[in-house]
Amino acid sequence: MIVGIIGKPNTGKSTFFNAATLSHAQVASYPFTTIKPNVGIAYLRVSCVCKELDVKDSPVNSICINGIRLIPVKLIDVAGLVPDAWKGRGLGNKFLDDIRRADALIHVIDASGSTDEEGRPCTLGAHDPLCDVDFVEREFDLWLLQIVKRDWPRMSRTAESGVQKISSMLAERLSGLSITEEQIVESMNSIKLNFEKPTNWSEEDVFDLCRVIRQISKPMVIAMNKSDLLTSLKNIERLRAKGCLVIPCAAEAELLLRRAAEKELIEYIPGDSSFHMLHLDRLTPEQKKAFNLVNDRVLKVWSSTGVQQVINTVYFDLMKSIVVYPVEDEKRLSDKTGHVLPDAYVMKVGSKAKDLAYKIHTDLGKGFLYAVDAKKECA
Ligand SMILES: Nc1nc2c(ncn2[C@@H]2O[C@H](COP(=O)(O)OP(=O)(O)O)[C@@H](O)[C@H]2O)c(=O)[nH]1
Ligand SMILES: [Mg+2]
Repeated sequence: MIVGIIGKPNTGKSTFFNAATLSHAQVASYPFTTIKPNVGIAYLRVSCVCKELDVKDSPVNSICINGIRLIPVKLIDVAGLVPDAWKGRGLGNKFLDDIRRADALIHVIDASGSTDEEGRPCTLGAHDPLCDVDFVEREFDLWLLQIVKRDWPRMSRTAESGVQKISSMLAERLSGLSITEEQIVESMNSIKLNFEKPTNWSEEDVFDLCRVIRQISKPMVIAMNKSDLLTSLKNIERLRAKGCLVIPCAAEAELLLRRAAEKELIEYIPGDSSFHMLHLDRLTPEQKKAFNLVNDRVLKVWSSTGVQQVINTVYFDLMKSIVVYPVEDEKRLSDKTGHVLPDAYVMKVGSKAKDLAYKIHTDLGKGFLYAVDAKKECA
């Protein structure tokens, strides 16, 4: 599973990416082998099962701090999107190339309205960030439409002649985008398109289909960034009133807190609603001022910087993930070498024990016989 950060330029995507992927406690065994410059490791924050089972754990593939388990997940910082990117404008093609692999998206919006529709700085509050939501979705839909429409008359006729189903042909065409036939069928059903008669589909039907395929295959959460700026407040409320899944976010504040925690100037676990200053004597007046600003403008108003909440929302609410803790020794809850609750894996809800075995190692998946629920065994 991989999550892409998208939006127009200058909304704070890279700041969000840098904040989310900065961790002072790196995991011992790095689970991802090839990492490109714009791909990084963020962490999911969950309440660790060690508390529930009342054991002292020794994690290997993740981190446990005071009963909070931080589990690595992949994040991509995608190139900024400008109007007409679908025609190849700006870094349009680079954008689309990055987004292909994403299973879900974080749309970072400049909630303060201090960047225009192209992402150029403008007077604070001069741009309406609500327009940005529609713009990014539209670019995406037009891009999909362009791919689907290529050769459409021939494709729809071939499907109608019974050679190959239209859903299967579309799946082939969109396979490079991590879009499955199952998702295409679900999309066609949801707008009640006649599978048998694709030549009868109107241009609008095809466009609607692209829109639903995008919604189903790349679910999106909106991070209303720069929530520390005063103009953001009313824009966040306006967008919420429209029923969008919106999380107020202050990426720059999160970056400041994580860097300070890394230098041990403060105690802070990503997602906390407060931080604790250490070594007050080592802090410069500017640093103290910056911490106070984060407290007053972000934590007291929104109760967190929102960065961690965005990551958790994408995995648990959009992608319906679950966390599993595989062990080899179900009595000691450990691996072969005695690490208690060594690993935490993020899986799609409904995954089987065999899927987990494959995720750990192909050989383990191939030789898989059975698994037990250690939690029940222990009870
Ligand atoms: N006030 C404020 N500014 C931010 C925040 N996040 C990013 N910025 C600023 O927005 C500008 C663009 O940030 P950047 O991460 O490069 O944007 P990108 O082009 O979307 O990757 C920079 O000047 C950042 O310092 C935030 O949470 N609050
Ligand atoms: Mg950037």
